[in-house]
Amino acid sequence: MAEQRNQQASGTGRGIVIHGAQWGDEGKGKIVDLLTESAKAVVRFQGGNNAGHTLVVGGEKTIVHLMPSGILHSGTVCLIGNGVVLDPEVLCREMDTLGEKGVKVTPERLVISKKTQIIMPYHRLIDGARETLRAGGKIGTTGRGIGPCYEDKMARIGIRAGDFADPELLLKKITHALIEKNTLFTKLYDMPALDPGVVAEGLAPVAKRLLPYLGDVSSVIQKTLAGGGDVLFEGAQGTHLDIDHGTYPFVTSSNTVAGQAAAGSGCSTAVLGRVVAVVKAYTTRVGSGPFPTELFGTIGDYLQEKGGEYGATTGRKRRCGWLDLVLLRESARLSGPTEIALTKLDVLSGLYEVKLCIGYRYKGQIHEYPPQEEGALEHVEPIYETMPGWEEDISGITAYEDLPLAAREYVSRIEQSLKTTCSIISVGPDRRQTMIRG
Ligand code: 2SA
Ligand code: GDP
Ligand code: MG
Repeated sequence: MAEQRNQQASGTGRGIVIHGAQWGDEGKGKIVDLLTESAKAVVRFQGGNNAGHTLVVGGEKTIVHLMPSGILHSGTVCLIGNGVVLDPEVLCREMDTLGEKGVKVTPERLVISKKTQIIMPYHRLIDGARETLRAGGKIGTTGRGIGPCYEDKMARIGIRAGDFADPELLLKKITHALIEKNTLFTKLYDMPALDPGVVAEGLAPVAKRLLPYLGDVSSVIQKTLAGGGDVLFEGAQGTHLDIDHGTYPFVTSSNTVAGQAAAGSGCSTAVLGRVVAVVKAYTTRVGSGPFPTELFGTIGDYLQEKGGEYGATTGRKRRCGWLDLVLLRESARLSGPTEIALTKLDVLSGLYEVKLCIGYRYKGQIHEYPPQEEGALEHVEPIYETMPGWEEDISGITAYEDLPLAAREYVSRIEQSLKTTCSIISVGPDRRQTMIRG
């Protein structure tokens, strides 16, 4: 049925959403890179350079922050949708770094929506200032200006990529956006007043450079699908960082659920026939906020070290814990995955036993889904199921049947609980360390 709806809406191409089911860093970059093999376009639809998506090909590592993770495949067009917040300096630096590696980014390879919001220097300043003075404790943002840029978008005083084409309009809009900041914000926070002319001048070189890349992302998606090409929709962060459905207020400032793929790129929801939830075999979180299955002792340290759990953007240590099926059930309810890509199963090797959180005890009751009131996750008690671990190094295994029995049972338990198949199993960072199950 979904397939039929998909075909009707899009000709023969398929829309495939790849999104994070936890708190980000599930390995979305690797899965997008892998699936790009058979796609014609990859589009980012939310978030900005708070994201760090790691691609490893033949042992060589590339981390992208704004550039869609399909960039290493030369036949694919990369799209930055209207739902993204874009720091133009960061994107230009990323283009340079890719260029040094021999990946040439041309306007044929990259299209930026004219509706994409631009992260301005004042957004970064406000992000830092807010964190310092926040009464309820720091959120632990990446400091990239993400929240303040989305605030300006909603306040309808944002700068958009399309404004790059008109320097006069750009200056007018910057002047307007700065009125409030130069009066109120300089008083509230220890922030300098900014001269609109100076800000506009600072932006001019990167604006000029990005001008040829501006286009109509919505139309590129439509044409690609109509021509029979598949389009990947690359999520950033993860479900429980969603501005509405996440662990508010310890969340990012965009919607991270699969449904955002349509609004954040400019296509019909009918094209989103396949939804791949990327699930890490354990749980991690970077930044503040509740984390029911967090491990503080040696096992947490083991996962952190073995999994190389450091922020791909800020280098911060990621907090680690057991897999939380309650959070994953919620994620499935919100995004409706047609399949799961299970990553980092190799990191669990060497543990005598593994635990999965199958429910929460909260206010005297057992919950299969997270209680919905704000802050409830601070007070839930996880209920665990314990399964035997496995000793073997599985990072070189290429056939599912060759995995140790205990590892296969762990995978089956996840599938049974979420009623969804793990169609992709990743056992190492490299593109080739992956099993695709038919
Ligand atoms: P922000 O900067 O306003 O989006 O921060 C708000 C919260 O969202 C979290 N967040 C992330 N969590 C995991 N991974 C992210 N990307 C980087 C990575 C993070 C890094 O790939 O490792 O390098 O630190 C990401 N981006 C935002 C953030 O920690 C706050 O809790
Ligand atoms: P993303 O934000 O979801 O794209 O994930 P990140 O790139 O921030 O973090 C995932 C990290 O795990 C990166 O360092 C990847 O190279 C690495 N990785 C991805 N899949 C696997 C896997 O199956 N096993 C191991 N050991 N590492 C993996
Ligand atoms: Mg990441």
